[in-house]
This record gives sequence, structure tokens and C-alpha cells, in this order.
Amino acid sequence: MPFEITYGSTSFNTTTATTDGPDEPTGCNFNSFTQVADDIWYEFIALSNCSHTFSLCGSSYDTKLAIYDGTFGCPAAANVSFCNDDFCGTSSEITFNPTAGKRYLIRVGGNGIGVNGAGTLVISAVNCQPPTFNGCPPFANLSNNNNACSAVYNWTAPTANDNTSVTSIVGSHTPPFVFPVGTTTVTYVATDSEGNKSACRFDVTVNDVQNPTLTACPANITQDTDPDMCDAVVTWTPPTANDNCPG
Ligand SMILES: [Ca+2]
Ligand SMILES: [Ca+2]
Ligand SMILES: [Ca+2]
Repeated sequence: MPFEITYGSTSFNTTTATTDGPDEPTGCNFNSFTQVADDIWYEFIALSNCSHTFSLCGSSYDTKLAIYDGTFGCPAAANVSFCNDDFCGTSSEITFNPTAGKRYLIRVGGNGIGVNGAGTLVISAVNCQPPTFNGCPPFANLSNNNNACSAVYNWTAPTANDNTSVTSIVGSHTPPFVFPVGTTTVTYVATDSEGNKSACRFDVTVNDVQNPTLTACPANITQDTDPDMCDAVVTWTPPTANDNCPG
């Protein structure tokens, strides 16, 4: 059984290793040597789809590195997904985007029978996963506060999680906030330790439900006709109107 490893450094020594994997005449043909000789095997499960690097750089001998899809158990010949011989000097390195949650088999060996020694396998991944918001508030539909062209709204600010850490959550408004009549979009932006960002947005709509009021509405007017006329000039002071919203 391969030894399961995760991110970080794993020291290895292939001095006593035998060649236990299939020949790879297509995928691992470097300088006409197609095996990954004197190999040891590891199992790795990717935690994200972000770019991963599997590096043997700095190893003490001429390494060879192969990665297989580990979903189907022991790999058959000509089934290698990635193979590398000399990336950094004679040491090997492979970078690719795995599938999160998928199992991979990592085969560390040498570029020749009897080519073996000590080294370090370093698995690292770019953190491309943005934070995930919890409790992004729902859309709010409000009536104006009495005699105001606005409404006070209070909400619970959302939180966020990340596969590393959330370094900041910045909101466009702070609750409770006085929103004007109309629709305002509130935005929160969460940033993780690698600068990946994600946003939570919700709209707050305030409806003006208060009718205008008239002041000094004139009373009914009863007046005689003007002299020798069949009608009368009537004057009054127009009322004024007030509303909670201007315009
Ligand atoms: Ca090599
Ligand atoms: Ca992240
Ligand atoms: Ca109104």
C-alpha cells in the first residue's frame, strides 16, 4: 500500500527500493529510458482544484517523478498522467491542477536501474479558493419611517470562512443604517490571506408609503355676483402641500 501524504515536505530514501511500477514507454520516455526505476509510492488527496506543485528539487540523485490517477487502484502500464525527469538540475517537478477530493498516486524513482538516493518531496498548492460567506442577509423591502424619506434598517453582518484564513471583511454600510427611499445595494467583500476575494450583496428597498398633506386648504366660498355681472371674481390663497419626500 502506498503511504498517504499531504501537503508539505516528505523526506524519502530510495536506496533499498525496487522497481514496482509499470513501464511507461510513452509518458515517461526521457533519453530512451522509460521506467521510473527504484521507486516508492505515495498516495495524495487534493484539497482544492488550484494549481499544485510536486517537487523533488534538491534531491541527491537523478530522480524521476510520475503521477497517476489513483481512483482505480494500482495503475496499469501506459496509464501515467504526468511524468518528469529533469526539472531542476537532474531533479523532477510536476505542476498541474488536480481535482479536489480526488486520490492521486505519486511515484518517486530514479532515471535508471540502481539510480537512487535520498531526497525530499514537497507538495504545495496555490490558494485560489476565495472565502465563503455565511449568513449573507436577504433582500429587505421596507416602508419609510413616519415623516422621513428613509427607513432605519438593522441586520446581522455576515461572517466568512476560508480554506486558509479570512484577513478582512469590509462592508459598504454599517448596521443599523438609515436607507433613503429607493433601492440601495449593500456589499461585503471578504479577502483571504492570499488576496482572493468574494462578495456578499443584498438590496434594501425603502418604499414611500406616506401621502402628501395639504395645509391651509381653503374653506368653501360663497360670494355674490359682481355688479351687473352674472358671475364673480373669486380669490383664495392656494394651499401648500408637504410630503415626507422632496420633489
Ligand atoms: Ca532526473
Ligand atoms: Ca482561500
Ligand atoms: Ca410621500
